[in-house]
Amino acid sequence: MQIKSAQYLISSPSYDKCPKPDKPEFAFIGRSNVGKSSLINMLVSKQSLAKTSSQPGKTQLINHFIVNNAWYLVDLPGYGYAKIAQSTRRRWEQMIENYLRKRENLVNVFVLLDARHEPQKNDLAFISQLGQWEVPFVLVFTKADKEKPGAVQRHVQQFLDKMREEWEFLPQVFITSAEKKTGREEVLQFIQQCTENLISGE
Ligand SMILES: Nc1nc2c(ncn2[C@@H]2O[C@H](COP(=O)(O)OP(=O)(O)O)[C@@H](O)[C@H]2O)c(=O)[nH]1
Ligand SMILES: [Mg+2]
Repeated sequence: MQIKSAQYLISSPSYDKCPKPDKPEFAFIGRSNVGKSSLINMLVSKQSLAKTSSQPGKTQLINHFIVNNAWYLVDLPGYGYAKIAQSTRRRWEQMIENYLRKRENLVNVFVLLDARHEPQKNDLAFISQLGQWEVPFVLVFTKADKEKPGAVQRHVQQFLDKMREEWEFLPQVFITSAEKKTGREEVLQFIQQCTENLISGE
């Protein structure tokens, strides 16, 4: 798919302040620092569209970008940042739950996982929640350039093995590197397929 245009639109404190739900929407979520903003920039080939920062836990807003005037990409605040206050964490949980369950144009959630790590409890717990809420999602392993391919494959398998304990069907998996642009075509192809299915009413 060709990216003809990509712009930052707005940052919202809650789902009901988000742009009118008139276009298909794809959200990116994962632990702070997993590479959400970098992945969005890589997908649309704009270096600084979504802010990337090595300071985790800073953004607490729902950030909307519009691509090709046709669909929204959403950079969600990260989870699993240990140093935030309990009250901030609860506010985050409520905001995210509302957004994920009530945003009517949300087509798919990309759950980002660091390809360098073995399965992490809070990632698995978050995915269980998505399942309970019946939110469609796929897995995106990030920073593949920082790890040997064999180790990346092992971490993917370990994660899917963990999921198999609870899930009958396993989600689609993408392996990416924002640095090397790995997985870009595959993810864009998936987004395109999702929007075409919507049009044909599947
Ligand atoms: N080597 C490498 N570094 C990455 C990649 N993706 C993100 N990073 C780095 O990881 C840090 C966090 O990335 P960011 O996109 O801000 O993560 P976010 O908090 O999930 O939005 C930054 O220093 C990025 O440069 C990648 O694919 N490869
Ligand atoms: Mg970010």
